[in-house]
Amino acid sequence: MIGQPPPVTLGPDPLAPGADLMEGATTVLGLDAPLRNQRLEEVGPDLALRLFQAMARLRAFDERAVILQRQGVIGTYPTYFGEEAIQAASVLALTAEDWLFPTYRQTAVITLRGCPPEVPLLMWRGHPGGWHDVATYRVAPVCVPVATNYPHAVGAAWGSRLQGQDCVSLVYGGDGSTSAGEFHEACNLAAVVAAPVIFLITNNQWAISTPVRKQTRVTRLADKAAAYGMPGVRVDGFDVFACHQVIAEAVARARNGQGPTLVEAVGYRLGPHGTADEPSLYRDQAEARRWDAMEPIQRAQGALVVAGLARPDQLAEIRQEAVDSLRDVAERLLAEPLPSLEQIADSVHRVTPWTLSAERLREPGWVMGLRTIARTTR
Ligand SMILES: Cc1ncc(C[n+]2csc(CCOP(=O)(O)OP(=O)(O)O)c2C)c(N)n1
Ligand SMILES: [Mg+2]
Repeated sequence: MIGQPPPVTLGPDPLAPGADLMEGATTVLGLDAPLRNQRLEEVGPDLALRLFQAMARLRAFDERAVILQRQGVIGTYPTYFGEEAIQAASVLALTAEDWLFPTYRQTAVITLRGCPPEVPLLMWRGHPGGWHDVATYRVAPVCVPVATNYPHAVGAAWGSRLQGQDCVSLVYGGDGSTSAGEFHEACNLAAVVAAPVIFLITNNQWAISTPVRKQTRVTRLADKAAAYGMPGVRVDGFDVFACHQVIAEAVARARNGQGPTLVEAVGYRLGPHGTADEPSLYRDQAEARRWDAMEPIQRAQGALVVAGLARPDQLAEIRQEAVDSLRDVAERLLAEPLPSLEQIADSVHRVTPWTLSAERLREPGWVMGLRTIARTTR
């Protein structure tokens, strides 16, 4: 006999007072940073400073992009303030041969692969100059449709293995994207074929205005991995050293033929969803401010100094260099000639659709209608 179904309730609230948001997450810095931590010293000054520099460059880009949006130089822009640790660690845990599959929130990771910052900024300007060369940087085109980049990454990873190439794919996604069908399909296929892919989920607790507890009954997103038969690990997403360690382990597994890993980088979206969003309309901003102390650059900075891996002036210089490198970026963007309407359309389609050709020829609507009938009844 089938019993009564359980009443529908929301999953536990990871943000409730007393709840442990970071439960089971790997951390190097500890949650009461700055800590003198043996494992941080093991990271060594070289990698530690490279991670710090990468975060500083990402932060400078993000802050500049918000200014450019306010000045009307670029259109809407999704800031990633507070997610620099995850992004910097992911790029540095890979080699230049490995593939990245970004969403709208990781458009600057390509600059850590040597791409000039104007390129992603031109993309946000809606300018065809923003389409980067995918093969050069091994960074796939940015996917704005949520979760659509997961199957791309799995296909690329599986394909590279079939071709005997030694490269892995890393795909980014948010907490909300783990409720989409593509996520399920991609995880399942990746595990079945042991594709060398890392699913790097940034759990910033929000999908625009939807909190995680209204999105899924699973409080720890890493637990979803078990359903596909792959390892799922949680990491403190505000801790660049922990993120690097955990992602590097996942990369090593993928390279050794041990298949995919789901990494859940736990954090909190410190800023708005994007420049067009006003979070005070749907969330308690006092809650958000409770996470400010975890902001990854300040946190790493304090810990590096305490651990004796860097001097404060050295870190200040790294940050200043990052800011200075973007100082004249607005002029460079504005110097790009505005594209014609044709160029904009042609950068979208490889083969121009007939409807667009008709529009360009300014054909009357009835001619277009006849063409449609002829095409569909052929
Ligand atoms: C297929 C699809 N549906 C809806 C949207 C609108 N949308 C843009 S971002 C977003 C929330 C995504 O949240 P999450 O996956 O947590 O990523 P985050 O924005 O927090 O990085 C939604 C619903 C979209 N871009 N694509
Ligand atoms: Mg999110």
